[in-house]
Amino acid sequence: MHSRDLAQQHGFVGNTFSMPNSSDQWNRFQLSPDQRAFYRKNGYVSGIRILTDAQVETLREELTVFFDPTHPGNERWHEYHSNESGDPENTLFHALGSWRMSPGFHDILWHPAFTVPAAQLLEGPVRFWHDQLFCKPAKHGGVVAWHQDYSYWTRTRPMAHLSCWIGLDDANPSNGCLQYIPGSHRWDLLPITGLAGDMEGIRKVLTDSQWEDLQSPVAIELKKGEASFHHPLMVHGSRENRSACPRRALVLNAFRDGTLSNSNEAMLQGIPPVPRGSKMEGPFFPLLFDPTNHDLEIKART
Ligand SMILES: O=C(O)CCC(=O)C(=O)O
Repeated sequence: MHSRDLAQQHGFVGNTFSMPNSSDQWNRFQLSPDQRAFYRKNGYVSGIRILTDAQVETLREELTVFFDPTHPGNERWHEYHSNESGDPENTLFHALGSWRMSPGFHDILWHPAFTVPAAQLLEGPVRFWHDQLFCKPAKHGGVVAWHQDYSYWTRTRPMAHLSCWIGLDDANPSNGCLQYIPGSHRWDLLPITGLAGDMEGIRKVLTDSQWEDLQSPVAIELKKGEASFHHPLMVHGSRENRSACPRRALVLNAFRDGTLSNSNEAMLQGIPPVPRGSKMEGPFFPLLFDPTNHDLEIKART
């Protein structure tokens, strides 16, 4: 645990990750044209390798400290819920701000396995929005209710956002893996209907045909260290973990550089506001990657 706020440092502070040193190495992180076409059609692309087993181990070790709510540096969390559902039989650990506290969770923001695909899917330079830990313990892990991320993010505009869900355990239906409704990124923006507890809270804001689509989700099975990227309107959620294995995950949220504040309130708890209409930038919203500095093809082929 770092005594200083790592948000003051942009770029690697540890040695878990490293930058490529040739354009060939950069290019290896690119999504293929088929993967990008899949994202545009379905609203997500999954099975992207982000972490080695050793990097997963480093993050798991750093994560252990975070489960103690009294750990040093805990005042830097933007949000911290040991159990967001309030029901011990359906526990969902959910916290925002880990990048400010430990080197691995900080440095992964600049990791090209994340930033290069993010630049391709955003079709431009990648700026950090915020991180999230979503962890479900073995046997009594709770749900994440169906939702669209942008329902929570209208304080930033225009909508040019992207989420990257990174597994720290193998994830499958039995331990409550992420589930998507393919094509729901073309639905209108839905209101907030709750994140923990009631999986089907969204029912009251859906049309009958959307409700029917919700009955055919796709389970995103991933190996530890693999990721899935999704669109800000993608309807997603995950079910209980009744298995003998935990299901721990880190989510990195980003937007295209140039995104503006749409609120005079603090964007995240504990940091200064960005005045409405001003560009989202500054120490808490670093520019992570500018593809124009690299020979990467980022514009979509239609
Ligand atoms: O980890 C989960 O089950 C849900 C994650 C989520 O809501 C997200 O990636 O936006």
